[in-house]
Amino acid sequence: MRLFLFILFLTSVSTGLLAQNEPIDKNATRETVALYQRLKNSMDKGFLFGHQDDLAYGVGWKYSPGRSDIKDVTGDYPALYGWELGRIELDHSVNLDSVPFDKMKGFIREAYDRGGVITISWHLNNPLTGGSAWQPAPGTVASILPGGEKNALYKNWLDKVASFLADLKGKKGEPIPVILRLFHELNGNWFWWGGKNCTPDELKQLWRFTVGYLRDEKGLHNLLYAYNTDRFSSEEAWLEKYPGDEWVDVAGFDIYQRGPSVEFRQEFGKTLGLLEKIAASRNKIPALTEFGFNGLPDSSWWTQTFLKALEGHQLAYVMAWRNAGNKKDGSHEFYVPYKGQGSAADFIEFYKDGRTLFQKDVTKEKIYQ
Ligand code: BMA
Repeated sequence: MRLFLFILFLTSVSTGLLAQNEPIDKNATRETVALYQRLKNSMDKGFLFGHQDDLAYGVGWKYSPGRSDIKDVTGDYPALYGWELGRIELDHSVNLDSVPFDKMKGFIREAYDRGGVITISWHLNNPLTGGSAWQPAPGTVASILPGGEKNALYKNWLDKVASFLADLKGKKGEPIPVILRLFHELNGNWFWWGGKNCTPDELKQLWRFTVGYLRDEKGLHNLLYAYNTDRFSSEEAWLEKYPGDEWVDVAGFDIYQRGPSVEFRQEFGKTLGLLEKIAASRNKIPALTEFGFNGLPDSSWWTQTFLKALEGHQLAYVMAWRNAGNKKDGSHEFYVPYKGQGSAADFIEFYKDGRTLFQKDVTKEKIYQ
Protein backbone atom coordinates (compact mmCIF):
# COMPACT_ATOMS: atom_id res chain seq x y z
CA MET A 1 0.00 0.00 0.00
CA ARG A 2 2.80 2.40 0.99
CA LEU A 3 4.70 1.63 -2.16
CA PHE A 4 1.55 2.21 -4.16
CA LEU A 5 0.99 5.60 -2.54
CA PHE A 6 4.61 6.52 -3.13
CA ILE A 7 4.35 5.64 -6.82
CA LEU A 8 1.13 7.61 -7.05
CA PHE A 9 2.91 10.57 -5.45
CA LEU A 10 5.84 10.35 -7.86
CA THR A 11 3.51 10.11 -10.82
CA SER A 12 1.55 13.18 -9.83
CA VAL A 13 4.72 15.17 -9.16
CA SER A 14 6.18 14.27 -12.51
CA THR A 15 2.91 15.01 -14.30
CA GLY A 16 2.91 18.40 -12.62
CA LEU A 17 6.49 19.08 -13.62
CA LEU A 18 5.90 17.94 -17.13
CA ALA A 19 2.77 20.04 -17.41
CA GLN A 20 3.62 21.93 -20.54
CA ASN A 21 2.82 25.53 -20.97
CA GLU A 22 2.77 25.31 -24.72
CA PRO A 23 0.53 24.05 -27.50
CA ILE A 24 0.46 20.37 -28.47
CA ASP A 25 2.21 21.36 -31.70
CA LYS A 26 5.84 21.63 -30.69
CA ASN A 27 6.51 23.62 -33.87
CA ALA A 28 3.70 26.09 -33.33
CA THR A 29 4.51 29.57 -34.64
CA ARG A 30 5.55 32.33 -32.26
CA GLU A 31 2.14 34.02 -32.49
CA THR A 32 0.33 30.72 -31.88
CA VAL A 33 2.40 30.06 -28.77
CA ALA A 34 1.72 33.62 -27.61
CA LEU A 35 -2.02 33.11 -28.09
CA TYR A 36 -1.90 29.81 -26.23
CA GLN A 37 -0.07 31.35 -23.29
CA ARG A 38 -2.38 34.34 -23.15
CA LEU A 39 -5.46 32.13 -23.08
CA LYS A 40 -3.98 29.75 -20.59
CA ASN A 41 -2.35 32.10 -18.12
CA SER A 42 -4.48 35.21 -17.96
CA MET A 43 -7.92 33.94 -17.07
CA ASP A 44 -7.89 36.11 -13.98
CA LYS A 45 -8.25 39.11 -16.30
CA GLY A 46 -11.70 37.84 -17.31
CA PHE A 47 -12.96 36.02 -20.37
CA LEU A 48 -12.84 36.99 -24.02
CA PHE A 49 -16.28 37.51 -25.50
CA GLY A 50 -16.76 35.97 -28.94
CA HIS A 51 -19.44 35.86 -31.63
CA GLN A 52 -19.90 33.63 -34.67
CA ASP A 53 -19.98 35.39 -38.08
CA ASP A 54 -19.94 38.73 -36.26
CA LEU A 55 -18.56 40.83 -39.11
CA ALA A 56 -20.46 39.18 -41.95
CA TYR A 57 -24.06 39.89 -41.00
CA GLY A 58 -26.45 40.62 -38.17
CA VAL A 59 -30.17 40.94 -37.63
CA GLY A 60 -31.50 42.85 -40.65
CA TRP A 61 -28.17 43.50 -42.43
CA LYS A 62 -25.47 41.75 -44.42
CA TYR A 63 -21.95 42.65 -45.52
CA SER A 64 -21.90 46.22 -44.40
CA PRO A 65 -18.20 47.12 -43.98
CA GLY A 66 -17.16 47.63 -40.38
CA ARG A 67 -20.57 46.68 -39.02
CA SER A 68 -21.27 44.24 -36.20
CA ASP A 69 -24.37 43.85 -34.01
CA ILE A 70 -22.11 43.87 -30.97
CA LYS A 71 -20.50 47.11 -32.12
CA ASP A 72 -23.91 48.67 -32.84
CA VAL A 73 -24.88 47.99 -29.22
CA THR A 74 -21.64 48.56 -27.29
CA GLY A 75 -19.41 50.62 -29.59
CA ASP A 76 -16.87 47.80 -29.53
CA TYR A 77 -16.25 44.58 -31.41
CA PRO A 78 -16.02 41.17 -29.76
CA ALA A 79 -12.57 39.93 -28.74
CA LEU A 80 -13.01 36.58 -30.47
CA TYR A 81 -14.53 35.77 -33.85
CA GLY A 82 -15.98 32.44 -34.92
CA TRP A 83 -16.12 31.30 -38.56
CA GLU A 84 -17.36 28.19 -40.28
CA LEU A 85 -15.91 26.19 -43.18
CA GLY A 86 -18.84 23.87 -44.04
CA ARG A 87 -18.92 23.28 -47.86
CA ILE A 88 -15.32 24.29 -48.44
CA GLU A 89 -14.86 20.55 -48.96
CA LEU A 90 -17.16 20.76 -51.99
CA ASP A 91 -15.24 23.66 -53.54
CA HIS A 92 -18.20 25.98 -53.02
CA SER A 93 -17.41 29.66 -52.93
CA VAL A 94 -19.79 30.27 -50.00
CA ASN A 95 -20.20 28.28 -46.80
CA LEU A 96 -23.36 26.54 -45.63
CA ASP A 97 -24.62 29.80 -44.17
CA SER A 98 -23.88 31.68 -47.41
CA VAL A 99 -20.74 33.43 -46.18
CA PRO A 100 -18.28 33.76 -49.10
CA PHE A 101 -14.94 32.20 -48.22
CA ASP A 102 -12.98 35.06 -49.74
CA LYS A 103 -14.87 37.59 -47.64
CA MET A 104 -14.32 35.38 -44.59
CA LYS A 105 -10.56 35.54 -45.12
CA GLY A 106 -10.79 39.33 -45.25
CA PHE A 107 -12.79 39.46 -42.01
CA ILE A 108 -10.29 37.17 -40.32
CA ARG A 109 -7.34 39.34 -41.36
CA GLU A 110 -9.16 42.49 -40.29
CA ALA A 111 -9.94 41.10 -36.82
CA TYR A 112 -6.44 39.69 -36.35
CA ASP A 113 -4.92 43.04 -37.32
CA ARG A 114 -6.68 44.66 -34.42
CA GLY A 115 -5.58 41.93 -32.04
CA GLY A 116 -8.69 39.72 -32.13
CA VAL A 117 -8.75 35.94 -31.71
CA ILE A 118 -10.04 33.57 -34.40
CA THR A 119 -11.80 30.24 -33.99
CA ILE A 120 -13.10 28.05 -36.81
CA SER A 121 -15.58 25.18 -36.95
CA TRP A 122 -16.38 22.84 -39.82
CA HIS A 123 -19.80 21.27 -40.39
CA LEU A 124 -18.40 19.04 -43.09
CA ASN A 125 -20.74 16.92 -45.15
CA ASN A 126 -21.03 13.21 -44.58
CA PRO A 127 -18.13 11.86 -46.67
CA LEU A 128 -19.69 8.43 -46.99
CA THR A 129 -23.17 9.37 -48.18
CA GLY A 130 -22.71 12.90 -49.48
CA GLY A 131 -25.46 14.06 -47.10
CA SER A 132 -25.05 16.98 -44.72
CA ALA A 133 -23.21 16.98 -41.39
CA TRP A 134 -26.59 16.26 -39.80
CA GLN A 135 -27.09 13.02 -41.75
CA PRO A 136 -25.37 10.23 -39.84
CA ALA A 137 -24.91 6.84 -41.44
CA PRO A 138 -23.40 3.68 -39.99
CA GLY A 139 -19.73 3.27 -40.77
CA THR A 140 -19.05 6.88 -41.76
CA VAL A 141 -16.18 7.51 -39.36
CA ALA A 142 -14.63 4.09 -40.04
CA SER A 143 -14.81 4.79 -43.79
CA ILE A 144 -12.54 7.83 -43.59
CA LEU A 145 -9.86 6.37 -41.34
CA PRO A 146 -6.64 5.15 -42.99
CA GLY A 147 -7.49 2.00 -44.92
CA GLY A 148 -11.14 3.05 -45.24
CA GLU A 149 -12.85 3.49 -48.62
CA LYS A 150 -13.27 7.24 -48.11
CA ASN A 151 -9.92 8.05 -46.57
CA ALA A 152 -8.60 9.52 -49.82
CA LEU A 153 -11.70 11.69 -50.15
CA TYR A 154 -11.36 12.87 -46.56
CA LYS A 155 -7.71 13.77 -47.14
CA ASN A 156 -8.75 15.70 -50.21
CA TRP A 157 -11.25 17.63 -48.06
CA LEU A 158 -8.57 18.29 -45.46
CA ASP A 159 -6.30 19.62 -48.22
CA LYS A 160 -8.92 22.27 -48.96
CA VAL A 161 -9.25 23.22 -45.31
CA ALA A 162 -5.46 23.34 -45.06
CA SER A 163 -5.11 25.67 -48.02
CA PHE A 164 -7.71 28.03 -46.53
CA LEU A 165 -5.86 28.04 -43.21
CA ALA A 166 -2.47 28.46 -44.84
CA ASP A 167 -3.73 31.49 -46.71
CA LEU A 168 -4.50 33.41 -43.51
CA LYS A 169 -1.56 35.73 -43.09
CA GLY A 170 -0.90 38.83 -41.05
CA LYS A 171 0.76 42.02 -42.31
CA LYS A 172 4.27 40.62 -41.96
CA GLY A 173 3.33 37.44 -43.74
CA GLU A 174 3.03 35.52 -40.47
CA PRO A 175 0.36 32.80 -40.31
CA ILE A 176 -2.67 33.93 -38.32
CA PRO A 177 -3.28 31.64 -35.33
CA VAL A 178 -6.62 29.83 -35.40
CA ILE A 179 -8.37 27.77 -32.74
CA LEU A 180 -9.69 24.89 -34.82
CA ARG A 181 -12.81 23.37 -33.28
CA LEU A 182 -12.92 19.91 -34.79
CA PHE A 183 -15.89 17.53 -34.59
CA HIS A 184 -17.77 19.73 -32.18
CA GLU A 185 -20.66 18.58 -29.97
CA LEU A 186 -19.34 15.07 -30.33
CA ASN A 187 -21.46 13.62 -27.55
CA GLY A 188 -24.72 14.41 -29.37
CA ASN A 189 -26.31 12.12 -31.95
CA TRP A 190 -27.05 14.82 -34.54
CA PHE A 191 -23.74 14.91 -36.44
CA TRP A 192 -22.30 11.91 -38.30
CA TRP A 193 -19.23 12.02 -36.03
CA GLY A 194 -21.26 12.33 -32.85
CA GLY A 195 -22.69 10.16 -30.07
CA LYS A 196 -23.74 6.68 -31.03
CA ASN A 197 -22.84 7.20 -34.69
CA CYS A 198 -19.31 5.96 -34.07
CA THR A 199 -17.39 4.23 -31.32
CA PRO A 200 -15.20 6.25 -28.95
CA ASP A 201 -12.17 4.55 -30.41
CA GLU A 202 -13.13 5.48 -33.98
CA LEU A 203 -13.53 9.11 -33.04
CA LYS A 204 -10.22 9.15 -31.18
CA GLN A 205 -8.51 7.68 -34.23
CA LEU A 206 -10.18 10.20 -36.49
CA TRP A 207 -9.12 13.06 -34.25
CA ARG A 208 -5.49 11.95 -34.13
CA PHE A 209 -5.42 11.30 -37.86
CA THR A 210 -6.84 14.75 -38.59
CA VAL A 211 -4.49 16.64 -36.29
CA GLY A 212 -1.53 14.61 -37.56
CA TYR A 213 -2.48 15.28 -41.17
CA LEU A 214 -2.91 19.04 -40.78
CA ARG A 215 0.16 19.48 -38.63
CA ASP A 216 2.64 16.95 -39.98
CA GLU A 217 1.56 16.36 -43.58
CA LYS A 218 0.31 19.84 -44.41
CA GLY A 219 2.83 21.58 -42.15
CA LEU A 220 0.32 23.92 -40.51
CA HIS A 221 1.71 25.35 -37.29
CA ASN A 222 -0.77 28.13 -36.66
CA LEU A 223 -3.41 25.94 -35.04
CA LEU A 224 -4.66 25.29 -31.55
CA TYR A 225 -7.09 22.38 -31.31
CA ALA A 226 -10.36 22.63 -29.40
CA TYR A 227 -12.21 19.51 -28.27
CA ASN A 228 -15.78 20.20 -27.31
CA THR A 229 -18.88 18.33 -26.33
CA ASP A 230 -22.42 19.61 -26.10
CA ARG A 231 -23.96 19.94 -22.59
CA PHE A 232 -22.75 17.08 -20.36
CA SER A 233 -23.28 15.91 -16.83
CA SER A 234 -20.15 14.04 -15.74
CA GLU A 235 -16.43 14.02 -16.24
CA GLU A 236 -16.66 10.52 -17.74
CA ALA A 237 -19.21 11.66 -20.30
CA TRP A 238 -17.00 14.54 -21.42
CA LEU A 239 -13.98 12.24 -21.66
CA GLU A 240 -15.68 9.41 -23.50
CA LYS A 241 -14.20 10.31 -26.89
CA TYR A 242 -11.29 12.40 -25.69
CA PRO A 243 -8.27 11.59 -27.87
CA GLY A 244 -5.67 12.30 -25.17
CA ASP A 245 -3.85 15.26 -23.67
CA GLU A 246 -1.25 15.32 -26.40
CA TRP A 247 -3.95 15.99 -29.01
CA VAL A 248 -5.97 18.82 -27.50
CA ASP A 249 -5.25 22.43 -26.48
CA VAL A 250 -8.68 23.77 -25.58
CA ALA A 251 -11.31 21.91 -23.55
CA GLY A 252 -14.85 23.12 -24.03
CA PHE A 253 -18.55 22.53 -24.28
CA ASP A 254 -21.54 24.11 -26.02
CA ILE A 255 -24.75 24.93 -24.23
CA TYR A 256 -28.03 26.60 -25.21
CA GLN A 257 -30.82 27.74 -22.96
CA ARG A 258 -34.18 26.35 -24.02
CA GLY A 259 -36.21 26.61 -20.81
CA PRO A 260 -36.49 28.87 -17.76
CA SER A 261 -33.49 31.00 -16.79
CA VAL A 262 -33.33 29.70 -13.21
CA GLU A 263 -32.88 26.11 -14.32
CA PHE A 264 -30.42 27.02 -17.00
CA ARG A 265 -28.31 29.02 -14.59
CA GLN A 266 -28.06 26.04 -12.28
CA GLU A 267 -27.18 23.54 -14.98
CA PHE A 268 -24.74 25.91 -16.66
CA GLY A 269 -22.96 26.70 -13.38
CA LYS A 270 -22.66 23.03 -12.53
CA THR A 271 -21.29 22.17 -15.97
CA LEU A 272 -18.75 24.99 -15.75
CA GLY A 273 -17.51 23.50 -12.49
CA LEU A 274 -17.03 20.11 -14.16
CA LEU A 275 -15.22 21.61 -17.14
CA GLU A 276 -12.95 23.64 -14.92
CA LYS A 277 -11.96 20.53 -13.02
CA ILE A 278 -11.26 18.59 -16.21
CA ALA A 279 -9.26 21.43 -17.76
CA ALA A 280 -7.20 22.03 -14.62
CA SER A 281 -6.33 18.38 -14.13
CA ARG A 282 -5.31 18.00 -17.77
CA ASN A 283 -3.60 21.34 -18.11
CA LYS A 284 -5.97 22.54 -20.87
CA ILE A 285 -7.57 25.86 -21.69
CA PRO A 286 -11.22 25.88 -20.57
CA ALA A 287 -13.68 27.59 -22.91
CA LEU A 288 -17.38 27.90 -23.59
CA THR A 289 -17.10 27.12 -27.28
CA GLU A 290 -20.74 27.98 -28.19
CA PHE A 291 -23.69 29.26 -26.23
CA GLY A 292 -26.91 31.14 -26.60
CA PHE A 293 -30.51 31.79 -25.69
CA ASN A 294 -32.23 32.14 -29.03
CA GLY A 295 -34.14 35.39 -29.46
CA LEU A 296 -33.04 36.64 -26.01
CA PRO A 297 -36.55 36.95 -24.58
CA ASP A 298 -35.22 37.64 -21.07
CA SER A 299 -34.20 41.32 -20.89
CA SER A 300 -31.74 40.88 -18.01
CA TRP A 301 -30.31 37.57 -19.18
CA TRP A 302 -26.73 38.79 -19.56
CA THR A 303 -26.17 40.03 -16.05
CA GLN A 304 -28.71 37.95 -14.13
CA THR A 305 -28.33 34.57 -15.75
CA PHE A 306 -25.19 34.31 -17.86
CA LEU A 307 -22.80 36.35 -15.74
CA LYS A 308 -24.26 35.02 -12.49
CA ALA A 309 -23.64 31.44 -13.58
CA LEU A 310 -20.07 32.35 -14.52
CA GLU A 311 -19.37 33.82 -11.10
CA GLY A 312 -16.47 32.05 -9.40
CA HIS A 313 -15.50 30.20 -12.57
CA GLN A 314 -12.57 30.78 -14.83
CA LEU A 315 -12.78 30.49 -18.59
CA ALA A 316 -10.52 31.75 -21.35
CA TYR A 317 -13.36 32.64 -23.69
CA VAL A 318 -17.06 32.29 -24.45
CA MET A 319 -18.60 32.39 -27.90
CA ALA A 320 -22.19 33.28 -28.74
CA TRP A 321 -23.64 31.67 -31.86
CA ARG A 322 -24.67 33.55 -34.99
CA ASN A 323 -27.13 36.40 -35.48
CA ALA A 324 -28.82 34.94 -38.54
CA GLY A 325 -32.02 36.97 -37.94
CA ASN A 326 -35.14 35.86 -39.80
CA LYS A 327 -34.66 32.66 -41.73
CA LYS A 328 -36.36 31.35 -44.85
CA ASP A 329 -38.34 28.76 -42.91
CA GLY A 330 -40.02 31.51 -40.87
CA SER A 331 -37.94 30.95 -37.75
CA HIS A 332 -35.38 33.36 -36.37
CA GLU A 333 -31.99 32.93 -34.81
CA PHE A 334 -29.88 35.42 -32.84
CA TYR A 335 -27.84 35.14 -29.66
CA VAL A 336 -26.47 38.60 -29.06
CA PRO A 337 -28.66 41.72 -29.04
CA TYR A 338 -28.87 44.11 -31.95
CA LYS A 339 -29.56 47.81 -31.44
CA GLY A 340 -32.99 48.22 -29.83
CA GLN A 341 -33.39 44.52 -28.92
CA GLY A 342 -34.87 43.87 -25.47
CA SER A 343 -31.64 42.72 -23.82
CA ALA A 344 -29.43 45.45 -25.36
CA ALA A 345 -29.34 47.67 -22.24
CA ASP A 346 -28.41 44.70 -20.09
CA PHE A 347 -25.75 43.69 -22.60
CA ILE A 348 -24.17 47.13 -22.15
CA GLU A 349 -23.97 46.47 -18.40
CA PHE A 350 -22.44 43.10 -19.18
CA TYR A 351 -19.97 44.80 -21.52
CA LYS A 352 -18.97 47.24 -18.78
CA ASP A 353 -18.40 44.48 -16.24
CA GLY A 354 -14.70 44.01 -15.50
CA ARG A 355 -14.84 40.29 -16.22
CA THR A 356 -15.92 40.61 -19.84
CA LEU A 357 -13.23 41.37 -22.42
CA PHE A 358 -14.01 42.78 -25.84
CA GLN A 359 -11.90 44.03 -28.73
CA LYS A 360 -10.55 47.19 -27.08
CA ASP A 361 -9.32 45.14 -24.13
CA VAL A 362 -7.44 42.63 -26.24
CA THR A 363 -6.09 45.26 -28.61
CA LYS A 364 -4.37 46.83 -25.60
CA GLU A 365 -2.99 43.49 -24.52
CA LYS A 366 -1.19 42.87 -27.83
CA ILE A 367 -1.73 39.15 -27.45
CA TYR A 368 0.44 38.07 -30.35
CA GLN A 369 3.59 39.98 -29.48
C1 BMA B 1 -26.80 25.88 -36.61
C2 BMA B 1 -27.73 26.94 -37.13
C3 BMA B 1 -27.85 26.75 -38.62
C4 BMA B 1 -26.45 26.80 -39.26
C5 BMA B 1 -25.52 25.82 -38.58
C6 BMA B 1 -24.10 25.89 -39.10
O1 BMA B 1 -26.71 25.96 -35.24
O2 BMA B 1 -27.26 28.23 -36.86
O3 BMA B 1 -28.65 27.77 -39.15
O4 BMA B 1 -26.53 26.48 -40.62
O5 BMA B 1 -25.52 26.06 -37.20
O6 BMA B 1 -23.50 27.13 -38.93
